[in-house]
Amino acid sequence: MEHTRPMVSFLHSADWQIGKPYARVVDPDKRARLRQARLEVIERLGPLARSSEAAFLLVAGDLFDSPTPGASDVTAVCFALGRLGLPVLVIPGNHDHGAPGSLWHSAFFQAERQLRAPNVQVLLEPTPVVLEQAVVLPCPLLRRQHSEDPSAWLHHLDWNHLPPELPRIVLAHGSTSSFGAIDLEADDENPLTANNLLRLDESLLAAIDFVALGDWHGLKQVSPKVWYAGCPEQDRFPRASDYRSGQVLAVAVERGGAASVTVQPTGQLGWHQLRFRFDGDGDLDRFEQHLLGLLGDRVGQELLLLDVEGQLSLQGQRRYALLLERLEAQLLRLKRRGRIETMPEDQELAALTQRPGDPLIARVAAALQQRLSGRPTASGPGTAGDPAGQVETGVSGADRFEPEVVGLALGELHRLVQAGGS
Ligand SMILES: [Mn+2]
Repeated sequence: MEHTRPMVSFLHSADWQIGKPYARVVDPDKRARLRQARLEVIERLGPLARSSEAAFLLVAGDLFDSPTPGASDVTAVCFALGRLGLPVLVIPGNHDHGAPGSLWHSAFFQAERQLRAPNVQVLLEPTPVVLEQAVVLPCPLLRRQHSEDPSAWLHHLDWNHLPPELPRIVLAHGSTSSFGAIDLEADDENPLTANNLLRLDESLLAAIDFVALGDWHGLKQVSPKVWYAGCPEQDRFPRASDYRSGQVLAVAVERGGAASVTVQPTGQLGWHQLRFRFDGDGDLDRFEQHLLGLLGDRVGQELLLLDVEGQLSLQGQRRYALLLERLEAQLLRLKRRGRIETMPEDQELAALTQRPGDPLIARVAAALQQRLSGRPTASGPGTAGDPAGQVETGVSGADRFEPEVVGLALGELHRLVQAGGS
């Protein structure tokens, strides 16, 4: 017997983490910009919902960064959601779990939701929600960590009591047995936590049409009908080359049919990673070209994890330092790893050490260079009256001199001598 089953389209998103502090970003204006970008992306979901004819929007947990977000964040979210003009169904995740005392139960949230976002429904109970076009099966997190499977109730559900023609959509937050989202998710702001492990076995998957997951901040298709949407605005440096964040999913499903998923980009911020090796000053031009290709001329929208190694001359280090200063100003965040060794060129050293008229500078420069090249200085003859030797004892031993500091000192000396015109 032929059935015409209704098809429903909807948007799937998750992990907005509104209020995320970005504590590692030092500049308060840049921190505020990063937080604001996460609010602004909500506005861009409206046109997407209309163009994909979405009947509703699902937010699969961690809409807020904490179970007790600030009042202005709550109001801003309700305002933005209210303007979307379609029903929004939300479950709490581990960050914004639905325990008593969390925002979801607060009079403030309830008043703001009622006034500004009556289209928003927060699903705090694991029970089917029958909409006109679909059945949503929510697996809300009511504590930060669930030791039992938040989707366990689905294993006891009597499917015969659900409308037979409506697609069934599970809305959940956590790891699946085939994909440990939280393990991959840990970073300096989000240490490892125990899994909220969802057991989505074949018999369960056979009874449902789509699983809209949150918790993994990248895009991830676990199986044809099990997806992580990822964040609509990327919030961390990618750890793998195939990491994709900054999108929502436009999904179309019917009962018993295959889900059709379209990835819709929504992010504005660029999170980049660049590894670069300097084999000498000649690589600085190449480095600038790389940066231009990566960042373009955009200001205040990009973040960069820069991982460097290799060596530069004194002059090269100065040019590199200026580049870093400009990058810091251009970027929302410059996170640096690695170190570039100072390798003075022969004529740079000569200009510093061969100075009959400047014996002090010459001797300090010679001592610094000896340290930089790793040669011992304390035991050599004629060091007793060495001014650099006195500097050394004033600190606490030659081995305490970091090569980086020695390189900086030599670079500074070079800069002073050059500025003096000699
Ligand atoms: Mn989470």
